[in-house]
Amino acid sequence: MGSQIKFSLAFWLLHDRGYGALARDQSENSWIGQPVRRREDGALLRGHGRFTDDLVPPGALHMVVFRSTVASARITELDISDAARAPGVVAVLTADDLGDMPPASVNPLIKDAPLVPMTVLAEGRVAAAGQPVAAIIADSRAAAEDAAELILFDTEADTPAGGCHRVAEWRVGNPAPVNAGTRVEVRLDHPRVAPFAMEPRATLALPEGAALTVYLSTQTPHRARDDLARMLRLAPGQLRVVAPDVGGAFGGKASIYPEDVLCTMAAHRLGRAVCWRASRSEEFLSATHGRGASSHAELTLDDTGRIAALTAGFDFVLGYWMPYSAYAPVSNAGRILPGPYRAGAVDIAVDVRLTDLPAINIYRGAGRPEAAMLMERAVDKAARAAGLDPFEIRRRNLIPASAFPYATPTGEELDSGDYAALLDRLETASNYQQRRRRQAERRAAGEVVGLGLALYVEPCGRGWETAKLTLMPDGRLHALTGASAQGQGRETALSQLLADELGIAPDRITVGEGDSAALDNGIGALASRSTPIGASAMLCAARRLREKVQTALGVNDFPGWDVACARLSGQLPLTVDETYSVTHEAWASGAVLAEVAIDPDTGTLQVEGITWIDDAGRVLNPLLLEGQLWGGMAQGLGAALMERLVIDEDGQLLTGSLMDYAVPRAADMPARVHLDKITTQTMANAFGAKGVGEAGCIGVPAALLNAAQDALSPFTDRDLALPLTSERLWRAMNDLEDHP
Ligand code: SMO
Repeated sequence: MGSQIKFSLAFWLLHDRGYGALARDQSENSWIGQPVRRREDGALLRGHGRFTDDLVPPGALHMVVFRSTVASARITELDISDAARAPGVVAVLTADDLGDMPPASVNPLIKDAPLVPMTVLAEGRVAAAGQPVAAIIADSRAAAEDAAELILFDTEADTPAGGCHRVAEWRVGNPAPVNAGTRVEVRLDHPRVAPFAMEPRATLALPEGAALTVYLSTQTPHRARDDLARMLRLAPGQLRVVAPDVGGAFGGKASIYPEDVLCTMAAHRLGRAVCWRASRSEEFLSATHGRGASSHAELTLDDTGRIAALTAGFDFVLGYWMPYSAYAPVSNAGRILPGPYRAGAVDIAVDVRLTDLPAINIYRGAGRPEAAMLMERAVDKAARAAGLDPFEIRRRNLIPASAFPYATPTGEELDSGDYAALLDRLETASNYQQRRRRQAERRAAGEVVGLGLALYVEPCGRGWETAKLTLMPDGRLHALTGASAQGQGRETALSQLLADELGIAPDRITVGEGDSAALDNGIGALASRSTPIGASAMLCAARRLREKVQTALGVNDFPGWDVACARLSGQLPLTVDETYSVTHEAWASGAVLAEVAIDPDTGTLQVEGITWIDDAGRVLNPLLLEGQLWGGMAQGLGAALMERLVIDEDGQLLTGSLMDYAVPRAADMPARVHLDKITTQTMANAFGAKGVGEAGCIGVPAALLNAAQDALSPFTDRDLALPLTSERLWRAMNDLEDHP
């Protein structure tokens, strides 16, 4: 199964809650170049995970969603009467059954930008193929599927909806000087891609009296509780949302969906358990998509090779509804430019287009990959035009370590970093000079080979996260985090943090997450923020617990757990609740060198090597960090080389299955990977971490694109289109037009 490779490490970590197996040596280089480590017992998958679909009780009803087969059409007929009478069918819901439902929430990240909340079921018009029109609830999935065939649904084409809104603009500095040395232009389209979790979306709603428990494969259980409760007019206390084991999410499970609302509503109305699970094809069609922006940049260097001006624009084509975080990529893409560089002047505009297409939401990176790829491509192109080495142009333009905290032209504050050190380390670790010489030799021998560099920044979240600690009467420590997990190894990392901070044996610590009834509030797993913000919340809770213990004992020094518990026995349990807010955002950074070889006969690209230096600040668990790098790299590689959702002019998804949509497999992974790190200190959060979860999707595709352009430079200097398929590369080598 090709889809398994990019998550195999995450799954292994999910099932590995054994503290002792982890490398605790955080000394420099301790985790470099190590292959994925197996436990001594050899167990890679133990089958102990429990996902939403594993929890469906006997007798539960099954929901199947009837979806529009066409886009941009007026509904002329919708007759559910035969379906409603079909064997096993308990209810069929259409828009008429929704009543006066409050809208789903959309994060108003950009002031005055239009908000278009979800349409739960189509009413009068369908915007996109795949849009939910009716929900059939039946005794079995098969009965519901059979009944769906009996729905009479007819439409008449109408005009596609649209409209373009400029949502953000940054204009800073003076226009480029007339005596500018070099001016280059880049156009880059970022194809729509599928977040593609191993576990498709799933919802299970269980009524319990007036209340409901909803098991949901989600990144944000608390927000899901609030959204679902508001839309269904339930008190938040009536609804408990639990994210059990979640088989990957990547932004695709960051917000609630129409199916979650329908499933919960049906369970509440019918007083019976109702479950829904997307099929793989349904997931391609109706889960949110990622990326989907067109971008352009014009970069001017002065005659000393410094960036005099950057003019850039993003045009995001968002789709027909906005999930909660629809504006996150839009806002990130614009605010991150010009990335790790200083620029004399910037002029950046971000436009948003609403169209009759499936919704766009965050996907691992969420605007960061788009910004990095555009900037890194422009910088490389300028280097070539000015006759500078890719390392040299970056060194001339990067923000020096002495300049932090650095106010960027888009109004951001970069907290810390050492970009020059990243480049130095990368140049040495990759044997760059030697590889360049080798490239020349191989080229002379007829090979098509390229080296591509990317330097990137990764903002890691603002706001708050929660933690709760309870010291139990038996001396055990029970921890809860609002930063729910999808296999990141949160339990392991946080128990490690608590063990270090409190001197308590790890086997006496339990870490819980993902249950809105256990912890009142939380954000979840998003935006590379769980360790920077979530672990900081846990650290602050631990410190407060220790103070509380000392106060209770009337001592100034902590006596150790065993003594404390014995002396406190009458006063246990002791609890602390923490809501931790960061004062500002931490910005991680990194540098990647990709080496590629392209087969001159077939255009097939082979990634020969990736050398990658990351700066994630203070590292909580080196092995889990490495897992994030590997997983992000696989997804970044997929986006650069093979992944693309294709929707034709009639709105039909042409890549609705794994027969048509390529995800990276083991054989596609780089032949050689060398990971290394530098550590710069951040004061942006209590723990001192910067994010790392999205890094692979940011730096790796930009480096791969630059490597492919470098490889093809003897043939063409045109901007390659993504993904870098063998046909595209072959056409570029043979000076043939690219297919659309
Ligand atoms: S793309 Mo992430 O779930 O913020």
